[in-house]
Amino acid sequence: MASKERFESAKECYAGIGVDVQKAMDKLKTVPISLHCWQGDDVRGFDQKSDGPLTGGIQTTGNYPGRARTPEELMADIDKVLSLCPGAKKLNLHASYAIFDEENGGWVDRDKIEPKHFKKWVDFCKERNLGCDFNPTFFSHPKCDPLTLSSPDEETRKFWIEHGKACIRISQYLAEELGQPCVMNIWTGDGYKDVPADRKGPRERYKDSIDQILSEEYDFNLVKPCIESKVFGIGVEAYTVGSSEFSLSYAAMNKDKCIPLMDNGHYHPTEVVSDKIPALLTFFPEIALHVTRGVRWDSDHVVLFDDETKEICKEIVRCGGLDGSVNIALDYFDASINRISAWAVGFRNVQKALLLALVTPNDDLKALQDNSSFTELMVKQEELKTMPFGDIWDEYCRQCNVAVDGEWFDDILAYERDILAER
Ligand code: RNT
Ligand code: ZN
Repeated sequence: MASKERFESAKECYAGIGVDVQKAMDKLKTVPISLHCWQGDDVRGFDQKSDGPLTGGIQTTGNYPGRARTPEELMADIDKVLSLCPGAKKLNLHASYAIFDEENGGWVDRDKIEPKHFKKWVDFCKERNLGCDFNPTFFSHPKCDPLTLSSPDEETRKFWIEHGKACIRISQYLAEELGQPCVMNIWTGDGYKDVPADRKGPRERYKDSIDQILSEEYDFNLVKPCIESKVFGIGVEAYTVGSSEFSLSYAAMNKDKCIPLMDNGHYHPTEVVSDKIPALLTFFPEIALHVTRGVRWDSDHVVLFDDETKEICKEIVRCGGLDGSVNIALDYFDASINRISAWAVGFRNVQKALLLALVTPNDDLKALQDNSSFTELMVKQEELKTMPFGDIWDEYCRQCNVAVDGEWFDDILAYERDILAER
């Protein structure tokens, strides 16, 4: 059967359970997902002279050929990914991706970065009609002692506070230039490998540091500072300063200044972010997410079309998160496979899971729950799993002018042969 006919038949199936698939696709086309620049170069960035180690408790593994080494290479790779992914996108930058050149005065340290160091990224986004999110980079730098915003060394802490303030100014610039809000995420890998002697001191200093960063002037409608929590990282197994309770409490006590961010790799393995989304939205008008895949730990594997990704997307949709209350960003980095493919697979899977959630008869299911019709609810939920969703997804890709499943991998191979292999 031709693809168009398959779609028409699938559309009828969904109409039979009260779902308007065109409405679902049109909705999804309007919701930007933030594409993380750091999948392209294994989170290295451009601001450190030597190829220093990735620190802060995060890790990329693998040395697949073709890593982007320059802004030009990274931009070309991002373009390739954008061409393979349906739906609306935003770019997500880290401060370490500042572009220094003769025109803007050359290299400066992180406490001195300015909007001009991101001008090329602004041009890149403008040409592609993208908004841009931003992240201060509190890792992979000689001034991590190993702590940053929670350091007991006042000079170190000051350096990182200045970095955070500079990032607020850059975020305001990005939002103003691009006419879309900029989500600015504060995450530090601050913590200790072994049993600490003082758990409260670092948290008090971290709190004070964030207070100081957020005292920098910004328009909260344009700049959305986030506080990302974490459970532990490699090398910081015993204690994380920015734990869940710390970060969530900070956001709750400062709702007029920032929002909480949950990364689904940052919890104990049996905890699920899908369940935390409605919990937080009961109290916060807006939250942010890092969608990733942890395997046994915060390993940042490529996002799959797996149960928890589907469940996260269901909760986003059911809670009205696509109307602006949930800021969705990706956060994974795999250096063991073709990086462009990794990037695109994860992005496409989040789109796929959101579309699946949008073609679910959520109101009917909710009514069954509210009527205590749990037997029927189970039957309906199970039967939904074998609906002809693949035909809707293919049509969505066609409407977005990107390749359907089964037709984009050759493009990856060609890019690898012609571009990546030459690096
Ligand atoms: C690390 C956090 C953080 C980083 C990025 C690069 O565990 O998830 O969000 O992955 O800032
Ligand atoms: Zn994250």
